[in-house]
Amino acid sequence: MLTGKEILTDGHPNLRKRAAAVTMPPSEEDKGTLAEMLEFLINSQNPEFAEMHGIRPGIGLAAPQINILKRMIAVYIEVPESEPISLALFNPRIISHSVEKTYITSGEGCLSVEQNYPGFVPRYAKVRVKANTINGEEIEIHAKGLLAICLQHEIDHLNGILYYDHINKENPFGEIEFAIPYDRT
Ligand code: LHY
Ligand code: NI
Repeated sequence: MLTGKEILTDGHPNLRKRAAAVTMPPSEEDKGTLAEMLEFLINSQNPEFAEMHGIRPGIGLAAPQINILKRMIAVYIEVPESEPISLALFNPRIISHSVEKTYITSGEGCLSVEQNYPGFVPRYAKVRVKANTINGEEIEIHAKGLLAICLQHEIDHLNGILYYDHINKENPFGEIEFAIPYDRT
């Protein structure tokens, strides 16, 4: 079981590397790792678990964050009045995106970045992502809102990119053109 202590923090060189594609069909080992990543997110959203292990609740996690340089991500987002969005994906890739952008008005954070970098992180408002499920089947996801933002954040990790790389250094809260702000509260 992952408890959070496995998560690399900014400065570790592996957070800046490109992760390797996972061969399909996935091995039992890779499936097990991916299942554990999703379980960790679910656990992290349990206040007792989070408190006990001194972690923040997370909605997304990428394998390089636990020092596995493979293209695997998990997402778990609770949706009011509906089923949670629960995804465990191999080899996710953005196949198309909107012109329109978005950004979380309160900025982003990262489970691997202890320092807070204030500023808007521009993201595409909508993305289509192809990936393989935990069983290896190919799927296509049409995402908008927080899911679209989260998928872009996690896919960035597979390419060694961290959220603050996208913040305009001269003007962190400068207007993002063609963007609809996303308010997480
Ligand atoms: N996850 C963080 C989390 O809170 C940050 C985050 C925030 C990701 C908003 C996407 C959108 O779940 C990670 O840092 N995962 O890499
Ligand atoms: Ni992150």
